Amino acid sequence: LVFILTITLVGCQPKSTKVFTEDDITILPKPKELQLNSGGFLFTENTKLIVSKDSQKEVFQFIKNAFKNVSGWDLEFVESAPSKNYIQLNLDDTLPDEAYTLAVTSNHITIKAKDNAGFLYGLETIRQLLPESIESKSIVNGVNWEIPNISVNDEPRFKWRGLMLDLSRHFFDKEYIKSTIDQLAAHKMNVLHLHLVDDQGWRIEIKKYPKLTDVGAWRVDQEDLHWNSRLSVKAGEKGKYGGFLTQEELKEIVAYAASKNVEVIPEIEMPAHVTSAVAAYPELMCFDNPEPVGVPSGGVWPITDIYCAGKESTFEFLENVLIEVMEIFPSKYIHIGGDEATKTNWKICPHCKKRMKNEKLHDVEELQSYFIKRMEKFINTHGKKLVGWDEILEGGLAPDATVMSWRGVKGGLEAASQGHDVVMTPGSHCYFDHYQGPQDDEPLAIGGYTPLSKVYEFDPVVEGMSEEDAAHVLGGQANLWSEYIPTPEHSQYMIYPRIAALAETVWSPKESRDWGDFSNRVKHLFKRYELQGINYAQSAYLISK
Ligand code: TNX
Repeated sequence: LVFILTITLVGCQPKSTKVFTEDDITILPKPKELQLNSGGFLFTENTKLIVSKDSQKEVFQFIKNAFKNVSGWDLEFVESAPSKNYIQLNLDDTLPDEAYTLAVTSNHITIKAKDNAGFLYGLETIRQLLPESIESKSIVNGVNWEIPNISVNDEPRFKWRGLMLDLSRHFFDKEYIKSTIDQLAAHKMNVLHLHLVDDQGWRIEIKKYPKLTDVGAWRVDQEDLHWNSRLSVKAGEKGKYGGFLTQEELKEIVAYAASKNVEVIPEIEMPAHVTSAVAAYPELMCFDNPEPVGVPSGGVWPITDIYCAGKESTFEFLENVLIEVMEIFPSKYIHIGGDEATKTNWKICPHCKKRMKNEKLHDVEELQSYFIKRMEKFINTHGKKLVGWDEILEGGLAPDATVMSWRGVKGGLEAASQGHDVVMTPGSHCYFDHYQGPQDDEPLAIGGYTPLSKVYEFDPVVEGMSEEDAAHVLGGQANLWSEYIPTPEHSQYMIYPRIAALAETVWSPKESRDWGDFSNRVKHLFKRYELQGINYAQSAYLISK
């Protein structure tokens, strides 16, 4: 009888076949707390996904798709749990934002969270517990889809975990951006900052000002792309290079990102880095009849073709642009750039001089501060917050502005001490346009040296910061400027695996930081990247310090 019972039990219960050890747990970013138990949960064709509301179907979708790809199974959504073999998502209001707990037992899996973000991250963790072939795009036979019994209690250290993509210096399309959003979610990152405007291209459709994209989205001359001398760029329409995203495409990106807990933050540069805009509408520059300019192919330095801070029409233009921008992007933040303005023209332009006199401004720094404060007021009346590069500190910070500290951390420290929120993005650790290995082995880059190990040393809270100031640090962000990055493949090469190091610095508790342990786990990610067709950078020097 015992024999028959055993046979029956074994026959109906999915059987655990593998003994898991700590080495099998390669979750990245590292969870806050984790306990490995004996046994495992085996996914089968009959594993049910329990959904109590429709939005949970969306959360489950990527894992459902993954199983469809690798095994052909179409895991079923059901409303109430069967006796075994299911994943359930339980609401728990006591957990912090984006946090989750995951309990895997041989019988079933429970994820608890307060929001869909937490459920999503719990499922992303399950994805990393599954054999790496789960990332395959086609059927794989003979794999035991089993994960270890485990309890995880996880939450992010920072609420801003970002990546910036520069769409201006080279254009990247909707599909590439969506695939990057998938990866951000897989790394538990939650902000995608889109740099939509710069000298070399205006990349967002603005209905009121069609020339911004008719003229501003296309480089004048394909031939003198000196930034790309070693790289081939696909030329667009006759001799031109460029492109832009329509409002429809941007809305699709925003909605897709939201389903992955990624907030898309638009950056509309001002008052400098706008040659593309003033090429389309020269009257936005200083003087009454400014010299026309073209959209440059390469770098322009110093940047003197900037918006006039004296003319009222400049502000009218920018407000109209921002109205359309805010309709597309529901984000809490609007980034207005603010960096690297050479204000030569402002010093001699009669409109700027008049403004300075009327507003009692002592110098052009104060004029820039006037400019930014005025934009902040406008953004605030629309219920949004302004964020800008650390140059917005010069001449006095706008009252409620958030500062992105890029010239090291000093701007961030100063802003925090003035009671402003800060996102740390110091060039030394967070610039993914820098080299990541010896220059001779790497594709041409802008300069700098930011290998994987350097990124891993990043900490958004600087040593010695007071607790009060540290509380103003929202988090950190990697910036991928694209002067030397013309293709999606090259962009991926610069992002992966450095984004994995950054993810751990902004997600995991500081105490758990361990380079040796990280380098072991990141190697497991490489295989996953490969299966997903990601052109990541892998070299011995990346993983040995
Ligand atoms: C500085 S970072 C810039 C960008 C360049 C980048 C190159 C910042 C706010 N401005 O315009 O692309 O350096 O690393």
